Amino acid sequence: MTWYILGAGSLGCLWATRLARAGQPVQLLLRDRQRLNAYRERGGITLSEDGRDSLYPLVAETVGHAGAPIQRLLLACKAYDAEEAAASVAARLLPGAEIILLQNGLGSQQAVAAHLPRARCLYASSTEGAFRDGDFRVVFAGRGHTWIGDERQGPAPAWLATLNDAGIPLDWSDDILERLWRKLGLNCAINPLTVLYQCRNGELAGHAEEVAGLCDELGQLLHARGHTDAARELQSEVERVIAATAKNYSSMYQDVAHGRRTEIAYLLGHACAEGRRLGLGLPRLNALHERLRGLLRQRGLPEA
Ligand code: NAD
Ligand code: KPL
Repeated sequence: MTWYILGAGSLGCLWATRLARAGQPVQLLLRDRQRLNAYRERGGITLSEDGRDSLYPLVAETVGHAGAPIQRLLLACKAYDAEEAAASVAARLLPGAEIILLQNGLGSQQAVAAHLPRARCLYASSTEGAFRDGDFRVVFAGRGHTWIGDERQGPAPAWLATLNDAGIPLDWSDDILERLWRKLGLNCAINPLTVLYQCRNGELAGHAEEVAGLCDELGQLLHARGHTDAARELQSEVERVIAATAKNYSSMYQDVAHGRRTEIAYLLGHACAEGRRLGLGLPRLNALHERLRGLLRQRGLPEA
């Protein structure tokens, strides 16, 4: 069964190369002919791992190409691109096709699933780290773990073991929404403040009261969503991550520093919208959202 990869960026390439070297058939779906030509000029994807570069000449085609029907797809683009990317491949999906949605935050997964009612959309949450240091070049920057689950329940797919065998450490989650909400809570308590204070994660220890206030409101939100354990544990988890990643710049900090669009709409934006829907006040989160949007506006970056 071929693994189709839509979104040949950091995580998409990290998955594609590991699957290919484990002998799994992999096919990249690129946006258009220009991207396909650029890919062919490079001769494949280069994975840089533990200081060593390896070239993987994977098969690639454009997403609009009338190719074989697709049963298994990894959608590895940013949350704000997910709906459009999924739509571009919808006509090729077999009924019952399985799609792994690798987006951070929440909201994009449900939007994609609503557009593809005949597919099985599985959501993923990953702590692996990768970045691009050139076109079709990816650096494996941080070992981590990935959880996959189905919001609509159903059994774990048999091919999960294949991913572990390919060196993609992964487990099935019976409550993937809880995992995604935990990660969203963490990202909302840390990432926006690192952008506003222009600091590394560790420097947030000097803004402990503000972090605690955000954790309190995020805890209310998690509790109202029924994730009581996550709500109770959030603040200590945030403090643990701030200490453990003290020297790092958050992903949102890095996006803003490089003039890239952020996934704010699927993180803080989603938290605030969900708070409104549930009738919660959440003044600190809403104020933080406004401050962050103001900063993005000043930098000429999208506010959502
Ligand atoms: P990325 O920007 O490196 O890669 C996304 C790729 O998708 C790009 O190559 C882009 O051109 C492509 N793309 C977008 N729309 C497309 C379309 N319509 N057709 C074809 N290709 C399209 O992003 P990433 O860092 O791999 O992140 C993907 C998701 O994973 C994000 O939600 C991110 O937050 C999450 N994530 C990333 C990491 C990481 O370390 N990179 C870790 C955890 C979670
Ligand atoms: O996930 C993160 C990110 O940078 O996006 C951390 C900093 C670990 C938590 O917000």
